[in-house]
Amino acid sequence: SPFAYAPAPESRSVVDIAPSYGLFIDGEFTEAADGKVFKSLSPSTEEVLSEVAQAGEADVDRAVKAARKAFEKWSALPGAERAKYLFRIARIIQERSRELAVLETLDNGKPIKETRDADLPLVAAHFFYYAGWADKLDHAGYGANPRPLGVAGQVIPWNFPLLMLAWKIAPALATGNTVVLKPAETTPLSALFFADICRQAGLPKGVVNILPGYGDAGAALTAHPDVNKVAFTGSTAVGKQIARTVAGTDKKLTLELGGKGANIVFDDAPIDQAVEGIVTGIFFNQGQVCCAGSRLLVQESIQDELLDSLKRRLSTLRLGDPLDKNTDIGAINSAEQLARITALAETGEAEGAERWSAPCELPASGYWFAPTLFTNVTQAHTVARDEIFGPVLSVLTFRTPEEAVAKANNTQYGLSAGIWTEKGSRILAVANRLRAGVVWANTFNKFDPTSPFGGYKESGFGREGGRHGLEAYLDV
Ligand code: TXE
Repeated sequence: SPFAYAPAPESRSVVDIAPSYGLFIDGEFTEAADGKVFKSLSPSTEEVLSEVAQAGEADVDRAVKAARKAFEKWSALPGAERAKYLFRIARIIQERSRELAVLETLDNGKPIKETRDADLPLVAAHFFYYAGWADKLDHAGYGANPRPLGVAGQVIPWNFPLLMLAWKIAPALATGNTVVLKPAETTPLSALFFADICRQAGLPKGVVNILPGYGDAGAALTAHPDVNKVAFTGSTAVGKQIARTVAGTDKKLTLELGGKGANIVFDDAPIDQAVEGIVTGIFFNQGQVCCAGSRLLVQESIQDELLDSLKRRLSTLRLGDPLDKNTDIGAINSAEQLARITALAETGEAEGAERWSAPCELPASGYWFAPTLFTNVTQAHTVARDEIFGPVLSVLTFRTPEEAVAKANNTQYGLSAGIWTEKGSRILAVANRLRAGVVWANTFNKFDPTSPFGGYKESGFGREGGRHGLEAYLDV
């Protein structure tokens, strides 16, 4: 097209990544007790971004002690004082959002369009929102005398590194708890930049501690006897393991685990709008989203028309350099995740589902997977049951609303669902029967810090976001 142009990629130079980083304990960056380090890669190029200290059991203990000590003073501050720090953090995040968006895109592989327009604004919004709660918890504002729990041990995944950190840290600090947080091993960098923001904001030492590392550090943190509250987002398998660890202790626990969300499209839905919602539902962040709409349930009479439009739309998605502002589909976060997605897609084919992939060229280095659809899918197929956590959509059909509800609920998970119809009465009737923590109507993957988020069944328990998100960090 004569109007086509190629704007310069978002500049890497806005972020200054140091060749090495320490753990953040008691307000200082420090080496791991055993001197171990690991590398953080850029999944779109496989380039090493930085070398990061790797926390072990001794570091977990040191960080928990620092958080315990800080708790005495932090929890005794008036809410209005804690709010000041949280507002300050929120404003610094806004000021540094371009830098953080580029950093997150480099470390995670997701398109800059998403980190710039979704992740970072939501991160700041969460800190602003919970800053606003801090002084409402004092005296009669909240009801009966809410008390913080103590030290929160938080373990987060790699799909929204900074946003998951915000979901965990903002309500914990607002309510007067202190934190030890372990970011995922493939995406430690934005959490370390956040540690720097805590220093910039003058947050008292030990209130936030950041421990980059692997699952063993996460296990040590969740098992530590002086941790009062455990919050985990990640795989269902690890979530169950943590639940076993915590069982028989006095720790409080919230788990936010996997999903297999149904996106239900009725025959009266505006097709173009539904297609955009389906694309957002499963291809946002390359489908590495716990609440992704990974199962499309389409009413049989419009299946052909909808799938034709969907394939046309998928053929226009631009896959490639995540720093390019035009990129729609970035890299898969790690070689391990790519292998998982590839294996599940192969199982789909082997079991007889029909595979279609968008025609696009995959870059020679880095971890990539083309947007993919499976049709002729039955409820017994693995691709209809297992969380793929990649850009893979399984298409099933239904004839009646009853059948749609039954199929949507036929999963071990219960995190999200979407409904597309012009009929308001149908939205309410269907939504009320879906066993999912979040139900979107005529939209998908919309988030807001005022809304509680969380799952039913094996998607976990407890809520994050909104007033309900405070309850996970309070004794009343
Ligand atoms: O998850 P893990 P992985 C799902 C998704 C994905 C699969 C595997 O289906 O394909 O999980 O991803 C830490 N004790 N989700 O292997 O291992 C780990 O270091 C304490 C859905 O990356 O659960 C990391 O910080 N912590 C999900 C975090 O747990 C442990 C997001 C998540 O890693 C630990 C991610 C242990 N024993 C994956 N072992 C969602 N709900 O959004 C590992 N960790």
